[in-house]
Amino acid sequence: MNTPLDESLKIVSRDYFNALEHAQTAEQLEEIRLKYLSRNGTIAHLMGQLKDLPPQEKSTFGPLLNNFKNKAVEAFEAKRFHIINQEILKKQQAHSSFDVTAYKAQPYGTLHPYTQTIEEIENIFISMGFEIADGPEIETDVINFEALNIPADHPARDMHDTFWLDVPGMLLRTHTSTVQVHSMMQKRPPLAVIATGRCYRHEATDASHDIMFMQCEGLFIDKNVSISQLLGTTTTFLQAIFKKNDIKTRFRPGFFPFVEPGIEIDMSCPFCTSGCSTCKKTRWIEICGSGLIHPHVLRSCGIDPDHYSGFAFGFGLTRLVMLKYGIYDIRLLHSAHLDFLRQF
Ligand code: FA5
Repeated sequence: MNTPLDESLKIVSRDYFNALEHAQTAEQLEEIRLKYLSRNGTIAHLMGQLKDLPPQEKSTFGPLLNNFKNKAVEAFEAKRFHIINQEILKKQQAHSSFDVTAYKAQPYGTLHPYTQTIEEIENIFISMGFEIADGPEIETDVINFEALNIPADHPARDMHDTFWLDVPGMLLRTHTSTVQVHSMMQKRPPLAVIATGRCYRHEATDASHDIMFMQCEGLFIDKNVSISQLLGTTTTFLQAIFKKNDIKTRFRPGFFPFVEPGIEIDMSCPFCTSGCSTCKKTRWIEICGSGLIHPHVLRSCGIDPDHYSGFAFGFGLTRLVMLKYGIYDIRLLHSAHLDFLRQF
């Protein structure tokens, strides 16, 4: 004989599975959970009535109710899993039909003028048969100075306002000529390498000087290397980087302890006709130190100066970038101003 509770259980069971079958969304599922499975839900309510039943009814109705509860929870979890999967699938489909043309183009970043120029410089020198070399920015006194014929008491050290590190004998390299030393120590002639990179000098900054700037070092060693090869290589490079043959340059004697003779190269100032703050009213901008490698330097790097000679140059890469792109103040290059950078 059916008791009123048996009847209630049948109705609850029918309604519950019916509702579960028709549920389509996580929200509808949550409503079902609250109505039937929660602490105040219908099943808990039926469970609560068990304690008032006579023992015989309790022993038949109890297992029936437990059985229904287990099936209800199991079916609920299966449905929940199904709905979650359906929703993920819908999102994926919505994503796959995402219309890229419906959106306005976003602004693209561009390569920094430094990066663009370095790529150009490397391509020019590679086309002339040079290899690309590299060296550390943290250097030893020996590599930055001693091996380049600049001993501890040499006045030329004053020209390199050095950032010394707390570690004795260690510094931030003041020029990329350090890569000359590494290359000569690691490789045997004939040698043709260039290296671009940052240098550091503890100087007052102005329109054409910064405490961190970039140089491009070049080194060529072979038998019977002459100064005309140095002039030819640097002129060809400048014509290629500025994409014109009639660049206005001047070569003048310069002193660097690691070359003999030493030559400095200037370019005519593109920012003025009668002198400005960038060229310090001289109408010329100094862009390069160079010369024939001093025999002491060759010897200290294990190369016999009786058999080999060579030239080296160190372009102020930052100055080349300024001249190439018409940047009148070096500080703009490191300013990270988007309005400035968007021009390139
Ligand atoms: C040197 O650094 C030598 N190592 C160059 C060299 C290499 C000579 C090989 C001989 C053989 P100098 O101090 O003049 O030389 O620097 C070379 C170039 O770096 C300069 O012509 C200039 O264009 C650039 N430069 C120097 N100091 C600064 C600075 N503070 N800010 C920006 N550019 C600088």
